[in-house]
Amino acid sequence: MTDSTIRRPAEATLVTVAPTGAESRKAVVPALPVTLDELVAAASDCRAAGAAVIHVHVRDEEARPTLDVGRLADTVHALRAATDLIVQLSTGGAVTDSFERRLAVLEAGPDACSLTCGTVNFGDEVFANPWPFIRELYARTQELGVVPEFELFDLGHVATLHRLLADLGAPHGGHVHCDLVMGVPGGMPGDAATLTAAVASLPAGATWSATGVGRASLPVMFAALATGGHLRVGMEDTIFFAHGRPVSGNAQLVQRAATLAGLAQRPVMTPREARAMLGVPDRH
Ligand code: KMH
Ligand code: ZN
Repeated sequence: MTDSTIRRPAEATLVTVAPTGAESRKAVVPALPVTLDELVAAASDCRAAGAAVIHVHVRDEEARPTLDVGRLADTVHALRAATDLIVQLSTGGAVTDSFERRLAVLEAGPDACSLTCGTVNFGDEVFANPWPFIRELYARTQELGVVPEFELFDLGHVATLHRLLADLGAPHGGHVHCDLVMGVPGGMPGDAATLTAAVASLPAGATWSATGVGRASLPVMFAALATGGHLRVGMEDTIFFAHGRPVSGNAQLVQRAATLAGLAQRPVMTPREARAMLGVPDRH
């Protein structure tokens, strides 16, 4: 296939990589990319392995999660200079981040952002996303021309997504794309029955990816491929490749997803195809 050929979404698989997250500590997970150089290297490796979107959390000099806008903007520039990946910044941040700082993420000028559609227990913590914040964040994506990906940690989040679209209309780019985040302790479980129920209630015409956290990674990936969905993988969600075997790097997870997508006869999408599907303008 040449890059000038755009396949229909159902014929190809979008692979998003979430390389870092806000939860794992570098001291415990040495392969986690936390510096800008490590992140750019991981991004390039993951692009080569089949990723089309990168979901980005950044860390400060001490490898702690940060939403510093200057750091985020530098990261967006560096990733664009090194790769043609769609750059999606996290507006979820860490559970300790304020709504104000999470809103300010959009000022860093990404192609896309995550937008979580409800509050969820998050292990021993709470990931807070009350309706007024969701509404304000969504309205800001529309004003600034950032394409949101709707993160759904629970079935109730799907109801809020419907409410959001009914209230404020279509997202920038005109297309609704969701990510089912499954297996978070406190959120929906990562199994095929729950995935099927969630997919059945999505808005008409929406596309979706699925992410299984921890040991839900493989069941969710198989269920998503069997159901016409797309995949998100990465060390934000998965730090063990198999029982007792730590992930060596993000590209290892992208490579496995690309192999499974190929076996399912839905090979990975290029970033250009992903832009066409998601309504993200081409920069190249
Ligand atoms: N770190 C979690 C509390 C997102 O990136 O939008 C939230 C999260 C979701 O990772
Ligand atoms: Zn995230």
